[in-house]
Amino acid sequence: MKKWIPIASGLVAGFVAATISFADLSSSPKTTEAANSSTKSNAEKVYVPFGQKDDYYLIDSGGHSGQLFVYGVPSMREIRTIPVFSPDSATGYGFDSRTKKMLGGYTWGDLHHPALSETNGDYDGKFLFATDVGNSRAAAVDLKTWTTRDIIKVPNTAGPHCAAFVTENTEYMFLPTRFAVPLGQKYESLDEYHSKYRGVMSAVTFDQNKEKLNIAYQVALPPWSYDLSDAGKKSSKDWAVLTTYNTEESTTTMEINASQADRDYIVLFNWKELAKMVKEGKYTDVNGQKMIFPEKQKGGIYLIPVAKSPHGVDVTPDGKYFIASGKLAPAMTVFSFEKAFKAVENKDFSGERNGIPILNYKSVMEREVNPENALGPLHTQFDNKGMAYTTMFISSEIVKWNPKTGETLDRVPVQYSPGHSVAAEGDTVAPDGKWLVALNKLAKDNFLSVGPSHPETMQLIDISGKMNVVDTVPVNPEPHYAQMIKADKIKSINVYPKDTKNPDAVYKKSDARIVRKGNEVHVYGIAMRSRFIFDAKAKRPDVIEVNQGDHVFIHLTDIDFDEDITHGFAINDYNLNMEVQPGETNTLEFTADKAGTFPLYCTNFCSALHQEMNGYFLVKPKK
Ligand code: RUQ
Ligand code: CUA
Repeated sequence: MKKWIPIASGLVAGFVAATISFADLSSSPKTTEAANSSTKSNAEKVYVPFGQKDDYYLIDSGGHSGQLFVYGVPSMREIRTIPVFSPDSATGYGFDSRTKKMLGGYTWGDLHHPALSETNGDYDGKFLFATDVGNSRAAAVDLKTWTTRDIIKVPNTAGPHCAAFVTENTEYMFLPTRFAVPLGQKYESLDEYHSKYRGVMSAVTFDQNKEKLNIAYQVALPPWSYDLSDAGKKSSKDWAVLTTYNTEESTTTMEINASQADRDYIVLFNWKELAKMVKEGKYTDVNGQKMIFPEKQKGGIYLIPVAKSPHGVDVTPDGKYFIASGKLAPAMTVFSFEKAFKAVENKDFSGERNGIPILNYKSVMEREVNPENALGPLHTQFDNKGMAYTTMFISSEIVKWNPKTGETLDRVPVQYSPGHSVAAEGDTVAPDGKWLVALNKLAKDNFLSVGPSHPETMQLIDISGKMNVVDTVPVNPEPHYAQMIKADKIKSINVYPKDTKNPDAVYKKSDARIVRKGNEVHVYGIAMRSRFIFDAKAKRPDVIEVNQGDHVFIHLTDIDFDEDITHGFAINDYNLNMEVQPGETNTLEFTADKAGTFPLYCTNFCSALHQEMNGYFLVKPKK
């Protein structure tokens, strides 16, 4: 294949102004593993016959769509969108009372790195977490129902890009931020940047029974940008690492000013020690949050110099090393946790910044790896043999290499400009090997043109032998990162179980009723194939009549306890819409401010008589 990759100067401005041909690169890789001897064609590898299911779920970040996209691997069929940070017309997400309250009035989000819950460093298939860089929120998704169960707004912070990652038993997820702001985001002149601004990291816990996120404590890190992160594993399980950039503390034209210093830092911290500090009261209350200030409360946090403006940092599955990728310095740096622990113990410091000790680079660094002509390393994933796969944004390829020797083993071009890649069971202590998916930022000429802007792409790569791209699919914005988990680890439910304790639920047709309390109207209704019953005793059970100005609650239960028989509920011209999945009860709350006659109907095609599933919402005008 001869594909010329133009390097868009705006992407890494002025840094590399050249073009690279993969025809030139094809002679350079040294492959130690035998080429894949399989005779299966690529099409056969991704073909999952009708009636059979995929081996893996791929849960992909929807970036500034605010949502998550669910795919099957190896077929790369898109199965579902899970609304998280943005309202969703298709499911009524953000319209019904529970999800509307959860969204808190925000109508968009920027979902970056999804993280699956873990038990003993292995994906347990229970929950998935994600953060919103746009409006500083974090969310938890239940994988039994594939719905977002909780969202918290994270105070004192702006843009938790450097997240989410969870510790080995999901004790915490940490949310460091991309943007530094004054604590509480109050106004401060940018001339006071060094003293008044901070990059705050939040330690968030999740109560799995109550399905509630909670901020345990925060750390007021220096006013730098925190980019990516990973939790330690096994012997390093109490620790975590973050990358930083703009340690220059520039406040304008970052493209140039944040790339001045030769080195930025990895932040290495011991979360058990930080939790202990909080327990001992070593924190300051900041807007109701327990805030650790590292310059006052010493210990638990260290800096490690790293090649300038690093992007990703990834912990090896054995928990022994962490690998930083320098997006501007074309090298991956392998650091040893063991050496770092020794340097901490021996106070082997080369100085400090903002009161945080800097570990001696030479004492902690294991090796610098610089594959020939590989440019723009961003993120690293691993296979079942501990081999590393690093995405090269600028040279548009995936490079396979051995973290223990630094040797380049294989490389494959991707189309184009990969950000992250995701390996099967990739963040666990035991990745699967077999599949890697490149999450590419640009499609360019891959598909039929849809105008000047194109979708992003995902490419499925067989990594069981010599790397082989077997499929390319378009994907909606923006595949920042994804998680790939064995399908049989997730136990989805087929119908919601009856919740007899829910006062809003109605399971018997004869119990459907409309109750008025002053100007509050509560409808306890039923949706079933193929009608609504709002008031069992009324002349027209499928009609709701209220007075203009009434505050209306429509509680609706889907009593079809039958997989996939979901009903919708929409009121024409009231801009209202929700869904009830099989067995589910949901509530729509609104004020009937518009007088008139408004048809209501089911939005989900639920039976042959779905078109008959409608009624009227009558609003009597005020006298
Ligand atoms: S970052 S392309 Cu938003 Cu994950 Cu590296
Ligand atoms: Cu219920 Cu259509």
